[in-house]
Amino acid sequence: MKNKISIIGAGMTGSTSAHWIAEREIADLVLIDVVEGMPQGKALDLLEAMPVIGKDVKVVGSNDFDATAGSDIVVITAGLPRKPGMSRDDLLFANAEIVKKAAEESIRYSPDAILIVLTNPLDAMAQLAMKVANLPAHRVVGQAGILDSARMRAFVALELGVSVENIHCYVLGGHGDEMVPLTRASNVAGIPLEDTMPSDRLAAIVDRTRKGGGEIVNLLKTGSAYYAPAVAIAQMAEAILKDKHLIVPASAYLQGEYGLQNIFFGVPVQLGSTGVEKVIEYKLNDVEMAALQKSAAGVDENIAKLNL
Ligand code: TXD
Repeated sequence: MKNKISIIGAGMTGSTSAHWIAEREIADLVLIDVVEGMPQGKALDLLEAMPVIGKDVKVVGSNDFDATAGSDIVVITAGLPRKPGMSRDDLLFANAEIVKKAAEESIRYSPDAILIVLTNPLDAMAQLAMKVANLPAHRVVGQAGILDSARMRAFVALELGVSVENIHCYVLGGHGDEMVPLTRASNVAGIPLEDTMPSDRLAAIVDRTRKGGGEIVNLLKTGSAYYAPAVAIAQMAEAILKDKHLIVPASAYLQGEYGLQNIFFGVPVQLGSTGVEKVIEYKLNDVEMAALQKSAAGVDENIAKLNL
């Protein structure tokens, strides 16, 4: 039987996620949005693209959650994106209302689904979704780390003139400007990243990675990044549906790992058919640990504001 993925919020990230997922032919798709006609129109357009790429994927759009019934995965992208000058945290209360409804309704129609959350501020929204849907921690995961790490990989590839395939970078922490690019664990074809370029160049890449989302928001003027966030969603969905046991950085609920409790936070996780199979713990040095704690403090503030 075909798998089913529903995407709540058929805006830029939602519809682009559908596009990347359809290309992988891993599931039939449902797009949900509050705007009348929009998810239906985008779904039909994407359905009509399938013959050209030779993929048998059904795509349906709706304004009602009943269309999502029986989904294996629900992706939550519904919410407002940032405008220039806004931080992700500025979206907290408006998006909390939207994510709350999306998570509750999604689980009502798909009680066995795994939730992948994208809406910002990401870590707090993932935690809210877990709480309101009353799910065990392994069934909720937030997307941020694949994107942040991909940004760093892209910048290193540009700097060194090496294939992106050779570049492995790991960005941990909350999805905010205090995220922690782990240069010590990153490498280029096995060579430690720190040995591949002068330290000032590496520092510039770390800084650009941290501000990568804002760089795009400032260029676009309306809306935020969508190609890279959406392809990260597709990678996570594929890892879950194919039970790949794939290790990726993502936001997961921590219960003591990295010295953190009761917080969704960006760490390496292993994704398989049950969702988050495992949180992987790096041996961090004191400087890295301190940077993670600083990042966690920002996430904690949002969690406290929402009484989670
Ligand atoms: O890496 C990450 N985690 C992120 C997160 C990367 C990129 C974008 N990130 C965040 O995702 C961004 O800050 C926003 O909070 C969300 C969605 O971003 P997107 O760029 O897709 O925003 P759009 O294009 O405005 O789409 C949001 C859609 C829009 O069509 C609304 O009509 C819809 O959400 N919306 C709803 N759909 C269903 N149900 C409800 N209640 C609803 N409210 C709004």
